[in-house]
Amino acid sequence: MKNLFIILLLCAGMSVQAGKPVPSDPKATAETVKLYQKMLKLQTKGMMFGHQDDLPYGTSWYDVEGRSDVKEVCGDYPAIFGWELGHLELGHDYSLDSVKFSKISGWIKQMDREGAINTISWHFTNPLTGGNAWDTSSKKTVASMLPSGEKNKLYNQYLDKLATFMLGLKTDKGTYIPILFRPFHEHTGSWFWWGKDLCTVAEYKALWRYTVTYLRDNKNIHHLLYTYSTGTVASANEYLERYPGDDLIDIVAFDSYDGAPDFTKTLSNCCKMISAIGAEKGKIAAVSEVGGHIEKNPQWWTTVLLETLRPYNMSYALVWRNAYQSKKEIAYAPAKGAPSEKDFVKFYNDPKTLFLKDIK
Ligand code: BMA
Repeated sequence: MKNLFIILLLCAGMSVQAGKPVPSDPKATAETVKLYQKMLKLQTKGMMFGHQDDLPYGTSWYDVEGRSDVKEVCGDYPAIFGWELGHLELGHDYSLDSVKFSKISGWIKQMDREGAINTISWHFTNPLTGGNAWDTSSKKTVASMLPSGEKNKLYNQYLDKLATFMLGLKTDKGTYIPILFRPFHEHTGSWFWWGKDLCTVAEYKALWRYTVTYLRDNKNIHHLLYTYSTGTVASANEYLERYPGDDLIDIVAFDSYDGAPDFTKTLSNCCKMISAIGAEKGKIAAVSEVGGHIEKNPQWWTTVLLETLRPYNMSYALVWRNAYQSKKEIAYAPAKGAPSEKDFVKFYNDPKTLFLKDIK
């Protein structure tokens, strides 16, 4: 009976070892396998809270040892820490969000020691035009990066820099720190050069396969859990149209920001679809980016985010950054003295939400 169950799981595209689901990388390190299984288990118990660039800055402070807007409001750190590697490919010392890469490595190591989980996004330079991630002036970028494309060599150089960074993420014991890696995100929209209208389905999938194969097989990197992260979608077909394959992906996720009046409906639909896809594939499901009008609607944390996500088994929901000195962008996480502070404490105290102390 057990064997039959395992065969069924394998047929569903799920990798299994000793009766337990394992990451897509057959050579995933022991710590990576452990994290994968821990996250799958945890997502049935609660939803982790994540924050992008939680430690480097808040809207009015920059690089203050131990400081975190989230901790100042609720007394605990997020369970998931989001980091951004844009400009690493150019050999710069600082990310496009003005965070020093050496500090990012340090924070990843520190928070891993504390028991937190780290996820990395990469808004990287358009290899064909030299413009930024939002440069959608050419529909040939993705094709140019693939083998036989004119920018394949340059892309390999970008990946070499990424690999050096990833291979530098080690614990004091010398083991690699598992990372949720989330490239080519929000590709169901067309605001990044890897977006829907900028490359074909086949090119997008080929880019994923090329990238994972390069990192995994050429660079011997086996501590990454790969996250497929769309924008808001209307159907499972739309979600899966550019899905590169069960042998490449570990986490099925989506990004969605509060904007349209029917946001809760949209968010709920996406969670329903994507948690079902995750369950069917035996993969982790997550809300890889979310954010709302917490200034205008200070009860957003509980009335919108929590109540909409409560029925679903999503592993985590990560809110975007509290950009330093930014007037145009809204701060996506709470901060001491901000209108949504009290509601965030309620959100924190709800048994559904998991913060650092809950996952240690
Ligand atoms: C976007 C914005 C940008 C930032 C980018 C990468 O959503 O926050 O300001 O540079 O993410 O982190």
